[in-house]
Amino acid sequence: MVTLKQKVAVLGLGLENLALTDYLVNKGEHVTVCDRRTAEQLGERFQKLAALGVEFRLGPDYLEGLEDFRVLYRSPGLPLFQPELIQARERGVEITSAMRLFVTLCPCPIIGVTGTKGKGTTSTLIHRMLVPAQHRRGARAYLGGNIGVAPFSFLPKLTPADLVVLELSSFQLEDMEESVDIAVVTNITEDHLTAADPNNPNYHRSREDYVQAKTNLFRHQDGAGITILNNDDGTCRFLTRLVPGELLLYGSTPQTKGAWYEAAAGGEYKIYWNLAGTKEELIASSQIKLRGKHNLLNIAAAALAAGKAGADQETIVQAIAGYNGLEHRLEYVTTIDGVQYFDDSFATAPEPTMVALRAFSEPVILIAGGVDKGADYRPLAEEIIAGSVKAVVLIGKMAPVLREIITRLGLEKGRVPLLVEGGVEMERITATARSLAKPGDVVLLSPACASFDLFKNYKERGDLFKQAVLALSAP
Ligand code: UMA
Repeated sequence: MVTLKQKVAVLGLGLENLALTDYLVNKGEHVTVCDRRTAEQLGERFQKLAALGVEFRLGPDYLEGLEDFRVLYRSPGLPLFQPELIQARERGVEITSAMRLFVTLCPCPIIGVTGTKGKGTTSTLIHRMLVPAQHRRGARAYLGGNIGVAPFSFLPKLTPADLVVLELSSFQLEDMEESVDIAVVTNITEDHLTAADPNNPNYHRSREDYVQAKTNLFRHQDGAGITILNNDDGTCRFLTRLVPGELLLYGSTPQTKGAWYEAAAGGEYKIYWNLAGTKEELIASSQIKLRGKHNLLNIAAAALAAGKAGADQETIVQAIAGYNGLEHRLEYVTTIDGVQYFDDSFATAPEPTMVALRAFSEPVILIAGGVDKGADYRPLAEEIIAGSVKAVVLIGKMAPVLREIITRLGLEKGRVPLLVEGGVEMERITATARSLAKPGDVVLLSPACASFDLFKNYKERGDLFKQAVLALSAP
């Protein structure tokens, strides 16, 4: 007979906790799943785990009586400051997470990547650099975390010779007390400061909490740890003083120890690094398919991390040259009648849209709008007016707000781009953008807002855009 206090609970049966529950059940733990969803909503997951003897507390009262458990494994979407969790902690219940347990149990080095933007691209690139390098050594490289793969799904396969690359969100880091071996922070701007996402009610109550969460990636390292920070980012520069181990920097200017890009002849850029002590050219922008200077920075960060993890320069260069970018992140879709189409649906805040706009010198027809996540849209309006945007197709709840900000600022500066209502259907939105474009222009979906008013999520928004674009070229 198992007493309640021997039991553990997983809070939220998402990707992370589903893989964790399998692991815990195999270890002989008595697991209870607590989730706000019903058995019916959990579907197959419920059936599978119930057959294994897992118990459930589901529906609106799923967080009642948490003091019955010894340990709680919290999903990243569930706020740490939820009153029931605070109360359970006060009563002596340990609160941890699948990611924290993974970092403790992982038998091989971990390269962790976080940052407001660029963490997906950077961690994917590091992984692509390490796969062939590890293969030659008879070992493997794994990629998991916020990118959409629960690391418990590959934990049983890991050996000490392997390498794990983790993309980590602030919610996966906020209560971490152990850091990764090689840490990369791409940048820290504003995101997740309001509960804007109905599927992910978690948010940070202040910018300080958000920054603090990110620093957990490296703060608990010992002297053997390596931290790679973006020297172009003000917050990252501030964090350099907190780095306990070796510090490498990257940016748009030469670094004492690290990597950087420099302008070269013919509008090209070259990425350099000095990991071996002297300045060496890594790759030129003509060999790179990713657009934008921010991607040169992501590449520099990835090269440093992979280089430190043992990949050689040739393998790193090949991985960069062969990479087209992640879906929905400034992804090139196609060219129709001389107009290039890019899908940057992942831009759910103004900052990434500003970064995307800077990647183009061509005239841009920007599709923007949706639901506000508590951001300041004035800097985006400034970028739109100062840059090469010739028209904005406005969509969603933020359409009137954006129109107002852009118009007001544009009148001050003496240039108001064409502002057009896009409607609610992606086909119409795309057709409107096309009607405004001339050969040589770029149509860019980079909404600067969340998507929930018109679409399920950023993915559906991007997929529908790509479909609509490809349909434009259909006979
Ligand atoms: N749930 C509750 N109560 C809550 C919140 C959630 O019961 O208050 C339940 C839901 O009903 C659902 C489950 O918890 O059954 C969902 O869990 P989750 O979304 O918190 O976690 P996972 O499915 O394990 O996904 C998480 C990351 N999700 C979040 O951080 C919110 C995934 O990142 C990640 O891919 C996955 O782990 C693997 O590591 C997604 C994400 O949206 C892509 N990340 C945010 C972002 O990138 O902006 C941070």
